[in-house]
Amino acid sequence: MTIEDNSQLRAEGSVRDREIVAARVIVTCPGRNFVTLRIETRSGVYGLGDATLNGRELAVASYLQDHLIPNLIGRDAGRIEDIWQFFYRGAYWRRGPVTMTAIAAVDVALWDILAKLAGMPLYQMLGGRSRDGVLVYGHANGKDVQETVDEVGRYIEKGYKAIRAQSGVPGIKKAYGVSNLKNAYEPAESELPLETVWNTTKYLNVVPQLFETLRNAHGPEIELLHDGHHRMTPIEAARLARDLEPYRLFWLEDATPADNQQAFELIRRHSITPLAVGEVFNSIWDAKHLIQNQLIDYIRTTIVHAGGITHLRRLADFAALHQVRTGFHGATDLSPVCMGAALHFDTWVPNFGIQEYMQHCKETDDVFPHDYTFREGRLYCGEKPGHGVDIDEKLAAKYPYSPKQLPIARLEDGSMWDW
Ligand code: EZ4
Ligand code: CO
Repeated sequence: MTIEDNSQLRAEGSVRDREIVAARVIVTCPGRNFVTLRIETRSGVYGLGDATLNGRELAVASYLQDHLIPNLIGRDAGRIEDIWQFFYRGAYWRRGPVTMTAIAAVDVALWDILAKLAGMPLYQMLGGRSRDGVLVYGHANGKDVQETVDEVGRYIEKGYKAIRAQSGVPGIKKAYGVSNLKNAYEPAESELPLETVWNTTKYLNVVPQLFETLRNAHGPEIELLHDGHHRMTPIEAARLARDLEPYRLFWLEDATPADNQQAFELIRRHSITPLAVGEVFNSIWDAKHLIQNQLIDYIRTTIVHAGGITHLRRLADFAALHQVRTGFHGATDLSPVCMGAALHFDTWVPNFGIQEYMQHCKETDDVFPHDYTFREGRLYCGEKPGHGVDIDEKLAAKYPYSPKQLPIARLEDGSMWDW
């Protein structure tokens, strides 16, 4: 046999090995709900993708089960780009969080398979390491300013170099980001949405005080972040961003809703506080004006909610052209599978900024064994082939789905507001 014949045979063998023979959706609730896609190839190598959309889990599960999985069987798992285009361009009905989360699950599972077949950690497949570890920020919160300041101190003791601070607001029963139990904040608590009441004036009186006290207590070096969670109008956001300038935030997140991307022009005109937005975005088109006009400094859109690695890579490259850096969403409602994939992405992406990190509870960690580790304010992805996160399906089956939705917010007169 000639060398050419031999490589031809090997190529045919690899295609046969990569054929997708099965795919299924696993829904589990180890502390909170997660949806996971598992794609299996003829070789027995399988890949996992996170498909969790908080409060809308079963819509994505159905999109996968009823519409995407039947199209996957028999395809070559190595044709990641073509499968992505097939589901995006080929669907006719484009974009939206449900569609893009389902596509992301497929995409991440395929990258996981490719890296496992290559015997390499996923970051290597993307272009290799750009940094040793990934700077993360933790979540500190308290019922008032002093409690929040103390909690930030505890995060500093744990080694964090960047910390998000959210404090309770006098006159508001349930301010965003403040947990009842002081531990990691978990918003989706009830079967139907919890109704909360919001007042921006009260909020705007507290936040500058919080950050003045934080700087006085913890000095100039620690990186401080804050999430406005879409509550302010553009001019209110501009005022807060300006009021916070003396305390040098790492970023002010979701200062105003970005449905209208032009809204950020007003904030930019008035302030030099760095801005982050995009955890609810699901494609590059949601961020195009913001990035092109340098209206933001960090893009929050992450792998699970915006079409996976294939699409995020495009978004990050586009952002890099405009000096915008990544700052991926990483709340506990994104599964360890998303975190694993995100950390490989963060380890590679040249215009990395920071990664959000809320620790999952023990039940979640047990269902999703993973090889990433926290050390001195940074997360390190592992060296296992793929993204390094697995699922214990027997254990997962012990935690049945538990319907939960995110809260809603109303003003004091009863009008609906942004939560
Ligand atoms: O409210 O992930 O920055 N983090 C956040 C989160 C979001 C939840 C919604 O599911 O804004 O707490
Ligand atoms: Co946020």
